[in-house]
Amino acid sequence: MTFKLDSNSKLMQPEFTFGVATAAFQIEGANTTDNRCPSIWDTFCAQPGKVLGGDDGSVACDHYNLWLEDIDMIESLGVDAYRLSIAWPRIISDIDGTVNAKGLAFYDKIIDELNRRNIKVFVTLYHWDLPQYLEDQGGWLSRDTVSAFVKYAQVISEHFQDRIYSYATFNEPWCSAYLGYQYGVHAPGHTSRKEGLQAAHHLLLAHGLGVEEIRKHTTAAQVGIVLNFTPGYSATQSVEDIRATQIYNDYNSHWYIQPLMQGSYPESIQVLYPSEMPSIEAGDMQAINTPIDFLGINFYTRYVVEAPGADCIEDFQQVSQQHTGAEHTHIGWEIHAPALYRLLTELNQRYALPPIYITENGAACDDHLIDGEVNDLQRCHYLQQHLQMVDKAIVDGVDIRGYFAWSLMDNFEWAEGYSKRFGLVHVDYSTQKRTLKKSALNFKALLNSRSHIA
Ligand code: IFM
Repeated sequence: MTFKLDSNSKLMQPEFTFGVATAAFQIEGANTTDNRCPSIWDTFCAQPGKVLGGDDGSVACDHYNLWLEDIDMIESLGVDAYRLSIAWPRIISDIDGTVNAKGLAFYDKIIDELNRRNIKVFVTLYHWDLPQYLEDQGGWLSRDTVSAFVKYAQVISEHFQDRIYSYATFNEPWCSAYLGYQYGVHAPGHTSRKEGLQAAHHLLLAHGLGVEEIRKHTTAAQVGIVLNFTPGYSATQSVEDIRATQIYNDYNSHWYIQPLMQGSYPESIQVLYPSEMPSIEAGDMQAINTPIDFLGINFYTRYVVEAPGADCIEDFQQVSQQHTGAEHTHIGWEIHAPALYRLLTELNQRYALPPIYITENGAACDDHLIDGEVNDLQRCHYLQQHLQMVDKAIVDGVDIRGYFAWSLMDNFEWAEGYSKRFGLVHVDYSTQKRTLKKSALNFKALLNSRSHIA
């Protein structure tokens, strides 16, 4: 199969941006090279039982050394943009605030090379790799980390200015806050709902203050944030399931987007957990509500919610594959593309959204390299279906400016280690050989079929 989009589709127009995405910790490796200091993920990986197979980020895709070949590969796909993240531990390598010139130099090479090739640079400042020295002082539970982030944002934006086309302050604060501080499955591995909500508040505050800081040092660059959404669907039409689904969506989606767009947190959660509300200081909500130039949306799957029988959201259960009968990917996530369309149109109705970029979308599949080829049909179908939903949402009035496939290549999938492959490009971790999968070839063919591409 090949990807098919009508030539009149908005996605095929010159102003629509196609790209591929990665993140520093997941691909770079070289985690002690050129003065990089340890991050919370280095610490987490070193704790037995936290990451599948005891995997870590010490080598990953060796992108720190193979960056130029990787840019060749990115260019060969015909994309308009590349979304990467900068590793904070490479830039501010010491608690005393030392700026590491070698860290800046690494990203200078990459960003200059991408600009030279007319590939737009989308940067995320924080994709989960907090310097360990900050976690030792309280991490995202401490307001000092907010100030440290603003300082880091200042260093990056002063240095790169408009060489970066798009600055996202954070990638998926939901994951950093809830997976890291409430559910304990990501670094730093804490397990308290109160901490999860406090970490979320500090991440959002750091975002708002970070946006103001970046704007001081840039003129043309777009500044925004990337949120992840796994929209809740009610398992049945029972009053209990519907109410549980509303709470699930308020807790997981609106807790992040509502303060950004409207400067307030959802009331249902404040009523449900009064003793676990974060401490909020005067001016915080206004700062979080600072206007942004774009909102990045990451979408993979939906979540089917069954009421637990009591108002207790951590007891919510996901309806399993057997119950829904739907196809799931290798990581166990249901494939349900219409949920992307519904998410985009519902958010557009509820909020005055800035322009949207789909900053991540993709599938982890059970890929096999056979005779030099990876015939990843499930990923091809997944991408095709989701691209069509983006197209449909644009037709129905959502201002979507771009789409990034997650991910450029197979990489370190956090607590799943290297066992789950999200790449359009296959990585043989024993040789670091890259092989374009069928999905990459299809993506490339789609991009090259655009009429404005010579
Ligand atoms: O690999 C991650 C990425 O780092 C953040 N978004 C979800 C992806 C797949 O789990």
